[in-house]
Amino acid sequence: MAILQLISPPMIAYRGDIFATIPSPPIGLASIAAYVRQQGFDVNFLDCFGENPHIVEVYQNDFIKIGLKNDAIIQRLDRQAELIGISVHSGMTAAFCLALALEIKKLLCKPVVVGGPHVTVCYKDFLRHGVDFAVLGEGEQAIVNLLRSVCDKKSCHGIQGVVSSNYPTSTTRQSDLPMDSLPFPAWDMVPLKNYWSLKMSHSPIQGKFAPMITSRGCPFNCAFCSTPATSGRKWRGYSPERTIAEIEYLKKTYGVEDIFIQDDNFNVDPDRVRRICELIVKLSLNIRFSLPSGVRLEKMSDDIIDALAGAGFKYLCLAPESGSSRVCKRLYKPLDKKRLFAVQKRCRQNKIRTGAFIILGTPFETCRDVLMTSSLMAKLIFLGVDDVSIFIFAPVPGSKFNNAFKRSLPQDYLGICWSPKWREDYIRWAWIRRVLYFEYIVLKLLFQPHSVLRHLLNIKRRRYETKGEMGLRRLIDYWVKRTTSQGVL
Ligand code: B12
Ligand code: SF4
Repeated sequence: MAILQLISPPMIAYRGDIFATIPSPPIGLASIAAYVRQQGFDVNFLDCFGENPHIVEVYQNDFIKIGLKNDAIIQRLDRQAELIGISVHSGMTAAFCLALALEIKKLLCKPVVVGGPHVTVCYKDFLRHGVDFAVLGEGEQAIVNLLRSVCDKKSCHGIQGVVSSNYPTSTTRQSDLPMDSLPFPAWDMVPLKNYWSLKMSHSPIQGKFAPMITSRGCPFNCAFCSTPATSGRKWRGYSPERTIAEIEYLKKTYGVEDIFIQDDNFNVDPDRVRRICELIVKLSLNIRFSLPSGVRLEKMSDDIIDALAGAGFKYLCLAPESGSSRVCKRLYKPLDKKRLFAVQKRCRQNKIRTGAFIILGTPFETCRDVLMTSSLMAKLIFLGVDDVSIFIFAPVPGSKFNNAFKRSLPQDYLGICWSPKWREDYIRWAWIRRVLYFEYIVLKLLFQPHSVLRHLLNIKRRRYETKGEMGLRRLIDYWVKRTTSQGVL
């Protein structure tokens, strides 16, 4: 039986960047593995970060690489595999994955395919350097068809979503598979226990956890984001029944206690959300749910918030991005502040913890805009928002702003993250970010004095209720390791 070797690369981040060292099981690749297996092929899955998240190496001077070393990766590849697939989530791992792909090709003489959000928009860079194939967008069907053609020694020409240097254009990026026909991610192939032992992930967790994706695609067009380009504009969701089946499976098979649904747009269809909540309540599964990726405000009516709370949603993220209407408008993400405050209040009444996303340093942002963001933050903290995540703008490939800072943009994409140290004005924005975080701490003490003790206790016990607590824990761990000279952090 033909074998597919899948590789999720190590984590790569700037040293000390708490925004980019978030461990999270590779759900995209686990989804592909499950589908390929369902179609009758064998899969060998190598999660280079998950296999050993304690190996830290310096990478390209300013960065760290966490996970298996290169020789261990090569050693653990299945020599019988017909095709090697590497997942490239963002520009942070692009250069590493390209080098790895070329090394594998040289040593194993096997065809290599790359895929993932970054590849979908930057595939030409991989093909130009000699990678055999790239898959654009959703990978399940495309990789199975590619695997078949490789095994039969046929041309990949015409396979939807697959490109090669001979056939550099493809027809589609969004799959036409019905969402409900997708199998559950192959978590049995991922070292989940190693992730659990880190007691940290993309969303607040307290026990055994797993991520879920219940929908794909985004019909919106925020200028700072590449999701519409990488995942497609058409939104497709699992039915409530399919969603619940996966939740039950995670509980029964892995004893999962925390599930974070990391969809870009979980609440686009309020009826679906209502039904999912109803079914969760019916099953009384006793699971803590959260929404770490930001919800659409205009769809967050009071009854939806009540339903989420009733079903066990304990945390969600609001994404105002900026306090300046001018900035929001130019980001193509108009902000209805009244709605934002109403949603925050209702979440607070329902004891749902909240985080707010802020983007600083957009190309046209002025001091006045920053002051407006500072005032928005103050109002949100007054209304009970639990934490804020402040990102510094970077033009991710595939977004409308990807031409911003063209002169200083890293050519190999290494460093395109929410702490873009390569930006000429980075130091200024990093200081403004520090000042805003200082404001956050002062206002928390002022408006929510009791919550501070709770946050500290949660950090100490490593049982988190907010992303901010996990971020602070990462910062503390970083400083402890640095001062005791452990590792290369
Ligand atoms: C959740 C998430 C995270 C999580 C968890 C990631 C994980 N382990 O799964 C965390 C928080 C860790 C994260 C981190 C970052 N992320 Co992120 N993330 C996302 C998000 C919101 C959803 C990803 C997801 O779960 N998708 C659902 C699954 C099913 O799809 P998928 O992973 O894309 O996989 C499918 C296809 O891509 C493809 N595929 C994937 N791998 C492979 C491999 C092969 C061989 C093939 C054939 C196909 C294939 O098939 C899969 C199934 O259909 C996306 C937005 C998006 N919708 O893509 C951003 C996104 C991918 N992230 C992005 C960025 C920038 C980052 C960070 C750099 C941000 C930062 N913090 O500074 C870091 C990188 C950290 C690092 N050190 O490397 C950008 C990438 C932009 C770009 N063009 O390069 C995106 C698109 C968001 C955006 N704003 O534009 N992220
Ligand atoms: S920020 Fe969210 S809503 Fe806006 S384009 Fe990206 S995924 Fe869509």
